[in-house]
Amino acid sequence: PEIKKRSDYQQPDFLINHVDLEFTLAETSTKVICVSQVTRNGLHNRPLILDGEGIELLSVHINGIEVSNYQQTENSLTIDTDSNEFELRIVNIINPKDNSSLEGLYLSAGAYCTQCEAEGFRKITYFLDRPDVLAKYDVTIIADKKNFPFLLSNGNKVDSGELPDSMHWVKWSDPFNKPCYLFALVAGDFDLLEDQFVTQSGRTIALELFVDKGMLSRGQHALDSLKKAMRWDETEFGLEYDLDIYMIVAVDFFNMGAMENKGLNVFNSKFVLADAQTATDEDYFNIEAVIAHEYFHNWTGNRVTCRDWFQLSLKEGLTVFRDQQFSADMSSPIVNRIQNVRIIRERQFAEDASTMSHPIRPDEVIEMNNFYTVTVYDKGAEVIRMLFTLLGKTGFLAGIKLYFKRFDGQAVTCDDFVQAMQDANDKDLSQFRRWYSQSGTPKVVVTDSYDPSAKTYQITFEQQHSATFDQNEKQDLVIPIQFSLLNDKLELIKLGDAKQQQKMLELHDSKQSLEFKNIDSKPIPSLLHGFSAPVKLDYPYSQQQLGNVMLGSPDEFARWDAGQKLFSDCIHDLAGKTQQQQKDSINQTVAMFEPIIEATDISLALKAEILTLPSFETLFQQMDTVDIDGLNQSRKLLFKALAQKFQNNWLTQYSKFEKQPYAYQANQVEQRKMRNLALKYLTLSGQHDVEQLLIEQFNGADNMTDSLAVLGAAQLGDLDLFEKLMLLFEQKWHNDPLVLDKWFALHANTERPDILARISMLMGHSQFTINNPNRVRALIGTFSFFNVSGFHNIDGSGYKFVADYLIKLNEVNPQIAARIITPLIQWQKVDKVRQQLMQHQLMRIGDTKGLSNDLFEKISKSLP
Ligand code: HT7
Ligand code: ZN
Repeated sequence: PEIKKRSDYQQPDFLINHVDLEFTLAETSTKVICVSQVTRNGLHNRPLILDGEGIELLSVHINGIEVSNYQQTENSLTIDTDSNEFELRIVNIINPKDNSSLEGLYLSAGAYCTQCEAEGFRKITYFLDRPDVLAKYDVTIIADKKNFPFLLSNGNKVDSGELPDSMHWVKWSDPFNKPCYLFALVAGDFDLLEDQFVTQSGRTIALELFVDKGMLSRGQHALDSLKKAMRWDETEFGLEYDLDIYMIVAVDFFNMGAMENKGLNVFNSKFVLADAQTATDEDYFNIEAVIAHEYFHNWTGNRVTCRDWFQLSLKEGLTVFRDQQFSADMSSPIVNRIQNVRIIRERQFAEDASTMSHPIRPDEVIEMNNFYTVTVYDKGAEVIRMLFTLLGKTGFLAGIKLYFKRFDGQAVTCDDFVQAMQDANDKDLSQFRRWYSQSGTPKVVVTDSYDPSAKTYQITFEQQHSATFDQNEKQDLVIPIQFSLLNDKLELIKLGDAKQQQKMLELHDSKQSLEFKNIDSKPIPSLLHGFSAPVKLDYPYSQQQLGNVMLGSPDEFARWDAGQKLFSDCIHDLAGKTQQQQKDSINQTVAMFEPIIEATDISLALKAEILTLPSFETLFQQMDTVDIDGLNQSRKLLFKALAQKFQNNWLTQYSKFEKQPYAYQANQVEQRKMRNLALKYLTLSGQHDVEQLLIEQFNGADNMTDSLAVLGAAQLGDLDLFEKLMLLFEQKWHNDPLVLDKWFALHANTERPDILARISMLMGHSQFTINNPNRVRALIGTFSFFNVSGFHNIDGSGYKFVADYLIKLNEVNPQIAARIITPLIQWQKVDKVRQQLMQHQLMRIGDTKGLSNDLFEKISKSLP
């Protein structure tokens, strides 16, 4: 396979200004007529080379005259012509029914739909499938009226009519220029939820939400979220919607979360459908976030798009940052921030430590689908957040305004974005730009000293960068570090003349020191407030100091983070200790959380977050080499100790909230969070009548959050009750795939010796199919990402099981296969025996006949 390089970018040889598409839909042979208005771009005589994949070509016409002197390869169509401006007409056939990759045009449970980002349009017709070719589209769809009463595409509906044989047609016209990756077509029979939104300038927008028949009542939350997002973008960013209609379609077969096609978003039904019985608080939250994310793309992605796919973070990093700000405004900012940071620490740090390490703007790509990563998305959002921190809200918004003024309607680069920020603020961002080109997780080492006689305190920050798999040479970055200082009475020390209590250091040299005068005693630094940069921080905190930061920092994030560090230090230190030493050390740590339980100065939600142990994945990322079984055991020891020590408190927390009918509302969400955390701890504590509590909650629950919490607790406590309740759950929900995914995932995540037999059995469940990415992620994905004891079984059976499955999935849906292989390529930190077992399975997959580019790229990089 070909490696594409960012540095090889060339302007397109031809441009397409207008496209007229006609689809005659049929399951195995859909006819596509594509008429493009083409112009030569610049002075040259090179031929027109179009992208195409798996297409049956019927005819090619130039200016109405059929041509036959074209050349076809597996992935291209080359047409030589002298014309500088011409009409190109291509007629071809495609097969949506056999398209299991879910890219291009495919059938999802009887409805036609498309997915064109990144390079799926080439599976529909021969075209210049690159984001810097922008055209206006007119689209006509012809289909049988009975099965496909709704025929949808981008823009505005301009015409429709009836045809013989109970066929009908609809014509759509999108007035905005767009790249072909934003093209969409949907045809099917749906229930339709309708609403309106009046923009700040007084325009009325029709909102239409299409869901599977019978699911109407599950669409309201998505629609409400859309209206909130539309209003928020107006008030916070001054951005108003631009078409007269905004459509969202929910489909069951979908590779990712959702897609921002102009005026016609297509969503994974998981991120649309919700009601109290079937969706958890987390589902409600995610729906609001993903609906907002796709909506925000209308400006950051669609009106201004990417010049080439190496610039993906231009739209994704910025849009994730925007959806994070929105979510924070809609609910608890601190809980949101904690969640963002967990993703960075559990998944992005892991990616950067692996052979897939890449900068947020990658330099080399084989399969673009492999670069829709936590690095491009979430680290990309952290980079935007640092700009926000460095420039301030006003400066940041001035940069955004200039960005749209300069680039509306264009396909641009990350550099263009930073330049707009720089020019609007008159601030030199040349060193900051390195965040776009440098991979890896920086380490910031902090040291300090106090001189009691001079009453001075000096604090020194040093940035350190290690080589990553993709890059040896590293340079110093600009790292914003927000911090404050506490005295031993946990009072804030005033910093500087402005009587500020929080300081922001812009660390740009490899080492920088600050000195503070008139300091009466050695301060405790509270560092990296709000996680002001995506770095690992190293300061030699004593346990006592961490306790003080947890209780006294002015920054809620720093308080949570100090608590997490207390927990992780304890867990890591258990290795190699005698039982008695372990007990002492655990007791000492646990006791430090007593004041948190009593605390009245923090929200219930933050309290629950502080009392939640760091995940196995977070702990894993904190170490250079990991003893898998030891780490798993140590974490469990602390978990159990917390359960027992505060048993009375858990019982109080569990019983203290009055039950109310379910609503997705901040105060209810935090109460459920604390209550269900308490239930987990109670179950672990061995509380004698806990089974009774679990059964009562299970039978009495009026919502999915509380039902699922019971299953989670029973699983954690390894109770026999778990199997019984799982059976009841399955009986109740066996016709609801989205709910069953939760059940599949719980099974896949259970620690039991016969886990592989269990998963194999579940693969035969009537609702399981390898063709549906949600099912595969729930069962196989959950096992490989989260079932530590099963996946990492020292006999290698877990690795082999996943490898066998990926070999099958490679044929069906390479994009999903390449996602699920992630834990297998992250062998760098485990012991030598497991490393060899993992690499052996990678080689086996690598030897597969017909290996996809998706898997090839990841495997070839990951083998030594
Ligand atoms: N822009 C979209 C990215 C995407 C995608 C979505 C669905 C299926 C396949 C896909 N490939 C790439 C999603 C987003 O970031 O909003
Ligand atoms: Zn996106």
